[in-house]
Amino acid sequence: SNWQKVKEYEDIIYEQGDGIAKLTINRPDKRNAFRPKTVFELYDAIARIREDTSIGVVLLTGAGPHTDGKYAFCSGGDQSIRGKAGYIDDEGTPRLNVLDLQRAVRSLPKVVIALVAGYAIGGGHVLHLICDLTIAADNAIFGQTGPKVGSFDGGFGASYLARIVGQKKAREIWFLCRQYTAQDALEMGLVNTVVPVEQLEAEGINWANEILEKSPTAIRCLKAAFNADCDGQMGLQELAGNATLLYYMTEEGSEGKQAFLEKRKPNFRDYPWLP
Ligand code: 2NE
Repeated sequence: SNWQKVKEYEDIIYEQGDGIAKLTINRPDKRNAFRPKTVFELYDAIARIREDTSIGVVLLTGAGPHTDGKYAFCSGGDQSIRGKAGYIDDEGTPRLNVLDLQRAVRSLPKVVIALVAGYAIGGGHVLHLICDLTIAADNAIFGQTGPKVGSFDGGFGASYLARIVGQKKAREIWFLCRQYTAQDALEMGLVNTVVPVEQLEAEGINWANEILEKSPTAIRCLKAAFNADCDGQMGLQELAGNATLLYYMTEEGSEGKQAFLEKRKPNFRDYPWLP
């Protein structure tokens, strides 16, 4: 793809091709661990992508390989700036803002595909998990580390993981903190496919282009529907927002507004009470 840089950031690269946005976490010397700034930048880029009606698919990936030859998608929160109450930003405020990013990715009405080469570990593992789809390179390594490093993600990191791999496997992943290969991940249903690392981006673009041939509204409603099953009232709000959007697009919906503006009684008589 012919990537064009959209905006200059410090910790991430935000590029765009035809219908596709690519976000790359760019801290390879830290195995792409995130600090609050990295997360704020991802959040900002996703807010921009949300507004861009030409974009239907986001590829989320990590820069690499590093100078030592190793790849990483993301190794979670940057432990070197972890303070007493979270990860410390430039102003000294402790944060766990990756949780806001998780919600932004899930509620984005576009498809987010994680392209994982190398490590997807800790909070970096949860990041790939909450993406709609994951394409793994054959060198990908997955795992949680929380109980080893004094942390845990009891939100999507626990309950959504269990929805995907089942309760027993999810408890194993968190309680033992083992590392799993791409093939293990495929067998668990944790990733959609595995490809040689050289083909990772090309495969991501192929999947994106197949999705881009489909109806944006159908995909949008389906994503909200899948979320609604797990996300309680927040999920229902998202799903129902789509119903309101579609209703506004009908003549019947706009008759109500039109009548109000024209200071007359609305006439809904022409619209059937369908079976
Ligand atoms: C990822 C992993 C397994 C890679 O191991 P290896 O042996 O390939 O690399 P190495 O030497 O450990 O790492 C290379 C450099 O990257 C830094 C390392 O400190 C090292 O730096 P130098 O010694 O070269 O200066 N690095 C790697 N990961 C880092 C990190 N997360 N923070 C800061 N520096 C990091 C191995 O590196 C590893 O296990 N990393 C730590 C994974 C981890 O425990 N992440 C945090 C989990 S908690 C979390 O993410 C979280 C949460 O639970 C809840 C809310 C929000 C976040």
